[in-house]
Amino acid sequence: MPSKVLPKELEGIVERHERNPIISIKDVPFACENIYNAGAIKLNGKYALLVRVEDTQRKSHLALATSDNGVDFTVPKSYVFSPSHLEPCERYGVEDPRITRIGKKLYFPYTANSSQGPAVGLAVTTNFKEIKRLGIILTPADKDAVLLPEKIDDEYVLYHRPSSNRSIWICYSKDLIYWGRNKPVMAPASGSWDSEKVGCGAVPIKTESGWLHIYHGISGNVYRLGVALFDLEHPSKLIRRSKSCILAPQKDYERQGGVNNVVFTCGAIVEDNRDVKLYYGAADTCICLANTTLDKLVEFAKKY
Ligand code: M1P
Repeated sequence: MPSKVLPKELEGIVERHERNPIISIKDVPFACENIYNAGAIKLNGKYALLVRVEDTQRKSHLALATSDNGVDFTVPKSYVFSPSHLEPCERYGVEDPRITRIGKKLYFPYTANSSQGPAVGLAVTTNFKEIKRLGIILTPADKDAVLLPEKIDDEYVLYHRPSSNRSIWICYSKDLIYWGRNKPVMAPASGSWDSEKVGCGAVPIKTESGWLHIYHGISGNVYRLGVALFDLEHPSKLIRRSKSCILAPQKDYERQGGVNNVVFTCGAIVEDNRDVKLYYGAADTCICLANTTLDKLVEFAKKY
């Protein structure tokens, strides 16, 4: 389904990097099938992408690629996080991490995949050298979880997408282990680019206008990205969502690959000057970068 035609002034609101894809299989120093969907964080001035790497058996692991400039990444020779043989819900892989910083800790919910279906696992680290599993926090079938970077009313807040459902949900926890008060917060929009299914994307960004979500939506087997704003104090309350998408598969590397016609994000980095580096997996085959600004994304969510 075509997205609404953009007004001239907002064409190119998200600009693909000229060197896309910035990471592909040729950059991985060992045999693997694919590299895509990466959580993103800036750590001690360096850019870090926690990338999903499918091994030759199509099982996903996570590797930490690093860069000084956010464009030229080095993928190390080993994974930092692999499926645990002690965890039955991870037999088929660990996928699609989204990294949230709270204080000195970095939390990353991920999709744990197994014959049980996808579930949500949660892990914590400070430096990716030691990573502690907090366990499977949401049972199958559930995925696409992202943790809010602040507690609200002394509770952690998690958005997720039960797979039997097509909407984004919210839940709350006092201790990060036990989650409750689940409720749907954003459904697919009938007749739109996100009419079949929606799911969380990058970690929500705090703005003056609300929590900015860059999320994915599906229509006609095409994965696109759009923006939505949720209330700062009541993060279950959807304030605005864009009628148009901000990014749709157009380039060959987005249209053809392991899964055709996919742009899918797990992370964006906001610079001090409010520039945004949006990292996204393309066609489940490589990692790309698009540049934009926080102000453009908020304006887009409000107007288009
Ligand atoms: O193939 C596109 C994406 O499909 C799934 O996303 P969702 O469950 O939200 O439809 C995920 O497997 C994701 O990793 C993949 O990129």
